[in-house]
Amino acid sequence: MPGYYPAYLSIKARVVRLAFTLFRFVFFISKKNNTFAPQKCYTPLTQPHKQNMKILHTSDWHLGHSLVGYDRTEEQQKMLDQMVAIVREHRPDIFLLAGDVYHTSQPATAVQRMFNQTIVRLHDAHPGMTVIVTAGNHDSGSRHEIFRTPWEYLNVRMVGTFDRNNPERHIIEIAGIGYVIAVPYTNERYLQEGLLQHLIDKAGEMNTDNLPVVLTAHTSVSGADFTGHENATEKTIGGIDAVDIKEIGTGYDYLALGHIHRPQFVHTGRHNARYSGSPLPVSFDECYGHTVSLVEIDRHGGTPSVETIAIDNPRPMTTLPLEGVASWEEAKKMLMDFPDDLPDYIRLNIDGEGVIPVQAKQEAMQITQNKQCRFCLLNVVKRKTERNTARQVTIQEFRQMDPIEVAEMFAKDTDEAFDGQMREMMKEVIKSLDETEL
Ligand SMILES: [Mn+2]
Repeated sequence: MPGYYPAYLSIKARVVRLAFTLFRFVFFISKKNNTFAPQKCYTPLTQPHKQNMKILHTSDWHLGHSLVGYDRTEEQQKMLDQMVAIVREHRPDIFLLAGDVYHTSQPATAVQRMFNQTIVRLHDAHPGMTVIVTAGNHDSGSRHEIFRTPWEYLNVRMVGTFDRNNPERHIIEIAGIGYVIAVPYTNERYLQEGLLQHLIDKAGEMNTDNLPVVLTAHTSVSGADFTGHENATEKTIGGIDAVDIKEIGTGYDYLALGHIHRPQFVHTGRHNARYSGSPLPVSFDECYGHTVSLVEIDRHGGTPSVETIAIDNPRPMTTLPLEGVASWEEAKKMLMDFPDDLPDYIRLNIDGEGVIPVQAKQEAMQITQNKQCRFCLLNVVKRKTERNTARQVTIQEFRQMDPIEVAEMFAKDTDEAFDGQMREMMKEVIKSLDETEL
């Protein structure tokens, strides 16, 4: 190549230079392939240390919930900001939201945007994390899955409906970390007996490395403390028939439950099944601490360790008096004395035996007009009557009941007389309805 080398370099110098370049090239290749690196020979004393599975377990966000007409977006946004901060600090492998993302099946677009932005922020806070969101009984299962595919690009799994044709789809494998069997809220008719056990067993077969196996479900478990849930009985809580924990099966290391808003362990004898509870109260009766659960599991068969992290609620729900009931006059005084700068939602528990003026609610509104608090309702507490001891039925039982029987139960519950004449009339009505249907 004429002119490539300066004319003043002798042939010897050129050869030396070429040799040097060649040497550098060989050295580079050898480093890359590590052929000249000393072979390390050692025998590990123990199995290579596997990372613990770390889960942030939460449920029942009820986004879009408003309290007697008061919009709660501000509190909900602050709660979501705390979720992002917790992920940034604790860096869990899995973020698990076990149902009831929204309060209604068709949430407002602004609410959906708030949720979507939060999921992206959670991902950005810790991109290596798998986010699993199942649908609860308040959510629309099918709407929940609309953007299932694009969400997967951000390592987010949206599980809305139970796939009866391919139940194994509910086993989510997180490489090197473990397995999560993600089951959304499902009408019991669709969940065959033993199906959950089948999925746990299937995950067990796949789990050749002894990694933790987690099951998540949105359901009522009998024996759980359902304080704060309306129309709850031992048999049915929030519209879902309670199941025995044994029916769910065995072989999971942690059962992450959603539906009941009070954080609690469910008795299994192993301290491994838990409701994370809702991060914010949804009703005044949920007067307990609201938290998220940070769960760590070291291996399959290990006992999970659980730490709770409190969620700070900028607008607490406060009932006056704090215990029992007050007369209207006493309650009015409590409302007047309530600090002007506290932003709480207020409910007044009034003794139903005393005199309550017709304009009581307007008066309460007037008292709080120049305060930061939000007056919500007068809760007139009546003495226990027959009504409170009315017969409890499950949804299953209700479906199978005779319409006359239902009417009779309703009459009893509302203190109406239900005599022979009434029964005959009901029969007539039911008969005519049956004929109309034909
Ligand atoms: Mn709920």
